[in-house]
Amino acid sequence: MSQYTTRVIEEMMERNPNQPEFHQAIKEVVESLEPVFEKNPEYKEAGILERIVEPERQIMFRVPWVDDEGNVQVNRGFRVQYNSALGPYKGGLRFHPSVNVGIIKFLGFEQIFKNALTGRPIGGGKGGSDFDPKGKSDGEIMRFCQSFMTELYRHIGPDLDVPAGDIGVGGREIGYLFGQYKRIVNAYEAGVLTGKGLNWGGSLARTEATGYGLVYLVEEMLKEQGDSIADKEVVISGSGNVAIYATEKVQELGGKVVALSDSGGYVYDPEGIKLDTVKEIKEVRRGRIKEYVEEHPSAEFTADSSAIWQIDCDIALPCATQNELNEESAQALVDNDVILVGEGANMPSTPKAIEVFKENSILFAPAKAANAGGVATSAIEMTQNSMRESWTFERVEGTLKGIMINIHKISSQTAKEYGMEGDLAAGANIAGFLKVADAMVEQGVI
Ligand code: NDP
Ligand code: 2IT
Repeated sequence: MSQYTTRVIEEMMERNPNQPEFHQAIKEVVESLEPVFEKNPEYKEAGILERIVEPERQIMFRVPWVDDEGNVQVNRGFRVQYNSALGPYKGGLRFHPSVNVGIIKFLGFEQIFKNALTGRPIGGGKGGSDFDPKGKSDGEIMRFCQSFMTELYRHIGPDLDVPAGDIGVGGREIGYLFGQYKRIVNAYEAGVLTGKGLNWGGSLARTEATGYGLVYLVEEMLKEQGDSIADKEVVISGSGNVAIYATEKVQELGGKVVALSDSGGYVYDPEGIKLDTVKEIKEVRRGRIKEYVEEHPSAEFTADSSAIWQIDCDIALPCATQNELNEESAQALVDNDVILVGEGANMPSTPKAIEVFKENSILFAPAKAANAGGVATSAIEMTQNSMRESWTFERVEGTLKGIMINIHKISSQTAKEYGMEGDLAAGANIAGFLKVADAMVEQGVI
């Protein structure tokens, strides 16, 4: 590491104490940018790195609401508007008890480069709350969303900041959030949120986009090796939006998904996961993955979600949460001859796990490239909203596929150009950074 990048990282850590996930995300990106600063001294002169690690704006607010028993509850709301060099801030909202400002900043920082890779005009942001949707009634979810939006509305807009879903925020929550926004601003600004319902401004294929996009990118990497997903055994963590639609696309391409999980544990079905059952449990009943075994005696449940990586497989797709795959899990995958790891979640592999994959030449699709299909399709939803049009499923999916193929291409070309052939993580970081950095240079010191 050069003195320059070391100093920027040290200052960032000192200025943001007790935010380990944020530090991890910044270090991972900055370390891979070293050759960029050697080759392009103008970025250093323009203070790009010092500026890019500091969010443009951070908003924190109180979210009071009344539960079904009549008790007043108070949660904390966040929106970090990280970088607007390429377009309005864009990124999801996460509702999970683990949410704090450091988590939202790590996600917002990653979002800047991911969004740049999509080639669409979107800046980076992220938000959410430490609200726990688990076990809450529909009425409680609605009142919480309304209260959250009653504060957030003043900070967002179709040309300013466009939130969407993430963990704990899906179609239902986006509906309640949009309803409240519309009521307060007294205008139908469809482009203020993405992931909307299909008959009121939502885009076909947005629900499927992150999982499908992940699998398109994985298929592209395998194609380069003269291989494909067909007949591969695949382990996928999580059983939410990303995991479900990654499973659907793997199955469509002839692969066999043998395990899915949630925070309570994993199910292993050697005959292949029956996705209809999972959709019924997760999307309709909002139940737990262990309920799967009640209907499929071929499957077994293990009450330890991190042990999912001990299962013998060809492809591993972590699609649950940050740091869910550690060094030991990475070693277990390698010992079982895994050939590819694709990150559907944001920062699911720890830095040590990534080292293990690198040392063993495992094909590795980093989150910023691999899960960019969701936000790319959100940008396509924004386009449709601006045009007051609704595209067909085939048109959206075709556009998404093209974007994923392009992300693979620019990430691998950039890695090669900077002397790190095959390192898609470095390639994606550098390619995303260059787009944002050039825009920041041209827009002056702001
Ligand atoms: P969902 O809320 O739909 O599903 C999340 C899944 O991950 C659930 O099965 C959940 O289990 C599990 N999970 C969450 N936290 C933990 C934890 N601490 N330990 C174990 N399991 C956990 O979210 P998404 O599918 O939308 O998001 C999954 C990941 O993908 C996240 O990292 C998100 O940032 C990322 N992502 C999402 C995109 C999108 O478009 N939705 C786009 C790009 C990335 P449980 O129900 O038990 O909590
Ligand atoms: O992490 C992500 O890219 C998302 N949660 C999707 C963001 C979006 O604006 O669609």
